[in-house]
Amino acid sequence: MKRFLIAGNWKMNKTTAQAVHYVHELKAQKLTNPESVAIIAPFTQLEALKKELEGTGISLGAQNVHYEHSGAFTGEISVDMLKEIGVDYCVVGHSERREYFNETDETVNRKLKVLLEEGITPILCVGESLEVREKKQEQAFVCGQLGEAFAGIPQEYAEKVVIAYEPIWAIGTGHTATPEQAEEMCAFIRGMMQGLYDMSIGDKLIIQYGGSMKPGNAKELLEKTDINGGLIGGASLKVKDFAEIAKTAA
Ligand code: 3PY
Repeated sequence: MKRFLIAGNWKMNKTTAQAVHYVHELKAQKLTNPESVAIIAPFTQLEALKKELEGTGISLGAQNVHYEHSGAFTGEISVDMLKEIGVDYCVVGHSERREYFNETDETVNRKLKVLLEEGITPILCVGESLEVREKKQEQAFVCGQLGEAFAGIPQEYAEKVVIAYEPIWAIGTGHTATPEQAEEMCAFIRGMMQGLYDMSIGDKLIIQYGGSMKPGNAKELLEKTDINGGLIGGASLKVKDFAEIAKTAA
């Protein structure tokens, strides 16, 4: 059976009080598949959300981590701090972090390693810009991102990583990749990972589509063979929309 992960990336939204209220409302939606659902929240909300999500089956994730365990890195959060709270997932390499916060392929690789060593599942974001797609170089570009991200990571760790294909031209723009475009890239990523490792990794990987997934397009996207869920931005901020997408994947 196909596995799904529907993760709501709240980005820099909601206060802790609003986040807790959201979870109250989400519980009332009676999700059919809470084990396939995760909330990816800002750092300040994680502790309160951990308590609030207890016993629901819904997982919790952070949006970033530093690759060092401790030190003089003002404003940063370490993997040990996330582990203490008990987060299940951590997003790495989101295009907004690559663009505005100098996240490079090298730091992505180091972040993956530290998370995997400490047992937190990374959600690795990859995806091309409009410029790259217009030159029809999206596969070569994503291939480069994956090669760098997984450098030095053995298969038993690599197969745990959730990969989110998020074309930059579909993030916060209202444009969504067509189900065919999304499927083509998710299938390409699965094949590429089988090339980097061995064929058996194909069935183990969760590959999400991200980029303006919403109730109106979720079904068509999630029906595709190689799409195992979504990393959902704007639509995850509204309980009803997020619950509807989660139920579509059930
Ligand atoms: C979006 O859908 O806008 C996202 O960036 C999800 O991570």
